[in-house]
Amino acid sequence: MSQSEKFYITTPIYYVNDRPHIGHLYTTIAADVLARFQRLRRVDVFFLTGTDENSQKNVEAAAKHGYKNIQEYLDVMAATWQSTFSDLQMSNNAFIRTTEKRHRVAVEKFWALVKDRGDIYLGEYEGMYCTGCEGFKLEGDLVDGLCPLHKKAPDKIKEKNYFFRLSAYRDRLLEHIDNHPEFIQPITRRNEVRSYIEKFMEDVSISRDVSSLRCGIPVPGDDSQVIYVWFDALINYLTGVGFGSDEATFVRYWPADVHLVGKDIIKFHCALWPAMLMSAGLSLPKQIFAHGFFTIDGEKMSKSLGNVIDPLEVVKKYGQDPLRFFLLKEITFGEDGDFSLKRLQDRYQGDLGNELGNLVHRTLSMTEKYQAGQVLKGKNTNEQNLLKDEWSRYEQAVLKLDFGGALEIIWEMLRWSNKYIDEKKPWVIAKEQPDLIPEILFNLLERLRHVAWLLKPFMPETSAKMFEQLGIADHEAQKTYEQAQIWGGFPENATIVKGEPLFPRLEE
Ligand code: ME8
Repeated sequence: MSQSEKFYITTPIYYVNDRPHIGHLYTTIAADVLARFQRLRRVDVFFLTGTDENSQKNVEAAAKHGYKNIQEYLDVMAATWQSTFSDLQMSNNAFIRTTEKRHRVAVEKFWALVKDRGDIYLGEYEGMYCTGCEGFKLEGDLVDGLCPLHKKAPDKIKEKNYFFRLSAYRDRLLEHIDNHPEFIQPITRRNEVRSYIEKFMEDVSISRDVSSLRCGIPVPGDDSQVIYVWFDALINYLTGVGFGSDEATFVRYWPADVHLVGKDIIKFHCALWPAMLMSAGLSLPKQIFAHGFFTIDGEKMSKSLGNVIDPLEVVKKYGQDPLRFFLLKEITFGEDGDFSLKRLQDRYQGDLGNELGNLVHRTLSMTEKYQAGQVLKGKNTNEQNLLKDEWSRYEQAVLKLDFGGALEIIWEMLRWSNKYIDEKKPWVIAKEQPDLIPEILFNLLERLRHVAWLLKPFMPETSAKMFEQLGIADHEAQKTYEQAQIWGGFPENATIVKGEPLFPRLEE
């Protein structure tokens, strides 16, 4: 890997009609893990997240909170999102807001490209619109006349709008999906999108009458219309890397390597967006990965049920690494799952406290007790390149976005070490054959060094604490990703610095 290789990863841009909840963090944390993993490999990463601001939902929220000036509300909320992400140490390179000037410039440029292609026409729209989804609805999308997601009857609208010739891209979209199996992942989502494109996809209205909307980017050359929020929002992925403002950056990073999204917005990302790009003559993202949705204790997360989880509250109690670990280990990435504070507490005490924290504590205590904190290699220390297989399986798992699988490999290593201590009984050996102790401790310490490396993208704070306690923070910081993988790299004569427990016991 080298700096010449690039990796551009995005999250959805979020509506600011509320504060971030744990579901939004889920996507952003997953993107953060991938970004950190690629940086570890010295790949040149661009990680983009941000806020979707030209939405009717935001206008309604501003009114509800008593704001007369919508932009003021958007500024306050965008700042809240930005500070939440930075408090949780998300490593995004940029944060895009769709009310920024540079975005408007990009959208206008994009509109012109699509228009020049002959894919925009004026038509009459008569139908239904759900503000909750910010999407148009067909009769077949409704259950008892209501949007199944928002439990509300959509608004009936009849307007003159601009349309995008989406249906003209049906064959090209299907061909692209069929020729690029990695384009839409996981496969269940690919099948779902494929069938939508084949059977249901129609041209789509991409503007609204200015009299019915109080937000949005005006249609170039027609002030009586504003651009439909999804048409504008998707373009953020281009604006974020300089489309229309910084050509060199754009050429460097586009196309995106992964758009990470929730399964709720796949039609927009896997059908509309690629068709828009085809029309504008731009390359398509390499992959759209849609993860599942999770419930809270088996219920849909909703304000009315009062079960919306604020990530900052969780982090206040457990710390950010346990939250990252829990979300990615408990819920198989790509599938639906359930979030429960009880399970989080169990995993905090079990996987983190007992399996990882205690292992570090036991190993460091023994190093203190038997070797006065010094690390020694021991004469029989195994010089083979152990753990090669673990590194390669880990890497394959992360590249497939199988985060749970990658964490499982690390936990297999921890279990191996815990068992090794129980079986070797160093406290007996220390009395009977003390010259074997350095080798046993080296095996444990060296494994912990590898674990700290593998944890870096997933649990950056814990990894840093482990390097400190192992006494090798500066030493390891000099290493490349490839050097880190070589067995036996723990420097002899390092001095461990036993610190606070990594995961102190907490009240239930
Ligand atoms: O859809 N489980 O924004 P949004 C898992 N602005 N993920 C969840 C979740 C849950 N229970 N709840 C939310 C929008 N998410 C548009 C996107 S992109 C050009 C425009 C995550 O604020 C998941 O990633 O409604 C989902 O796709 C996203 O939040 C929706 O965020």
